[in-house]
Amino acid sequence: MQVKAAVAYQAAQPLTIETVELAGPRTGEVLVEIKATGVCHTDAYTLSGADPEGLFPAILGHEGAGIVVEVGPGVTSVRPGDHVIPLYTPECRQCEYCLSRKTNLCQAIRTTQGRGVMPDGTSRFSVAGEPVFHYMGTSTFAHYTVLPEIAVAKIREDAPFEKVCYIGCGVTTGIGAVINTARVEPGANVVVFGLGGIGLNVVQGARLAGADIIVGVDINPARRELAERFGITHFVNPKEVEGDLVPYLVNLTKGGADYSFECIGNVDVMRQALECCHKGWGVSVIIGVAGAGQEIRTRPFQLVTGRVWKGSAFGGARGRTDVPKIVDWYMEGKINIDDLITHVLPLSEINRAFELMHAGQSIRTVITF
Ligand code: NAD
Ligand code: DAO
Ligand code: ZN
Repeated sequence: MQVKAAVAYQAAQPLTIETVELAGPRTGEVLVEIKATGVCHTDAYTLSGADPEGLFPAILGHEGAGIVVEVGPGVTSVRPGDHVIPLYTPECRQCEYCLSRKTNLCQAIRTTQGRGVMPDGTSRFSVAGEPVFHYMGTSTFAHYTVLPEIAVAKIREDAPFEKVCYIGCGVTTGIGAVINTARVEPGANVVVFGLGGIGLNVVQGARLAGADIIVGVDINPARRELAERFGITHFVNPKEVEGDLVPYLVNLTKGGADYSFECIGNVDVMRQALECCHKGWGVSVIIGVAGAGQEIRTRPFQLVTGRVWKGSAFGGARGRTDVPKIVDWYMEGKINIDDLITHVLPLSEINRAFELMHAGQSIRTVITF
């Protein structure tokens, strides 16, 4: 079928809006009509050329929501008409990783997903007979996309696509890092570095978990007001701190953070996030994705004296199990998504979404089809 899509032909170039060819779902696959998709920093990272796994030409996008239109042979868990959120971290419930219960990093389709193709090694997208790569197994910057059955979470039908698409990445990543990865407890002191589309969800996760002090750190002063609405008790602009930021934060948190979260992708900030943690027990969670080849550093004595460095992908969430629950939380008013969606644009204006992000003017832009 012919579908409208935004194609990334080259790194650091605007996306091209055009009609591409999409082949139907094969065994174990589903065809989904994408109704809405968020534009995340990670799409920009891949488009910039800094992503070592980045392939071109590709159809980017990993934060969508839509409706199943057709299923391939052998599909049993969803059927046409089901509302779904695509999962860049699938959940097969059968691989060694899924069965371990120790990680959400299902490996069932990892190799082919990283190569930009479906599990049978081929792409469903093409332009003029030439294949176009899938991205993160989701490619939500297309009006229709094909996904493995294990990479869709079935959600309730009354949830608005243009809001719950954000649960496909940012919301789940931020809230999940607090609940699943750090396991923040009531009364904890938390420091969140970067108050963008991920960090603000960490803030609302920390508030949900009952954190006491929630410090938000951002170089953009415009982030303060929204972050306060989402639950920060203190805002710190590193540019306005005299002297070293780490002792300043240790003092503010009365001895150090119980938990800190890096939501930027800056390796120097990752070090600050670890070192502002409380001696003996502070846990620092890296969420931000750093540029290819970059490395983190600290003095090993930071770890010897009890600080713990962790990472979190998709908030440690098992998508098919956890995403429908997070949709319920939104529908029950437990979490706020609406105030984070600062812009809604048609697919034809998707390049504007990247401009708004780079200018620090948007938290999330949602593209509707
Ligand atoms: P964003 O651009 O919306 O937010 C980043 C924020 O960091 C901005 O508010 C910016 O002003 C602030 N910032 C930049 N440099 C800073 C500094 N030196 N000190 C303090 N604040 C600074 O980005 P986002 O969408 O929130 O994504 C954040 C990171 O999370 C990205 O690296 C993204 O790739 C990554 N990410 C990770 C996962 C995961 O599963 N681990 C999922 C999605 C996104
Ligand atoms: O190696 O098993 C694996 C999965 C790696 C992908 C993890 C994705 C999380 C970080 C990228 C940000 C996604 C928006
Ligand atoms: Zn698995």
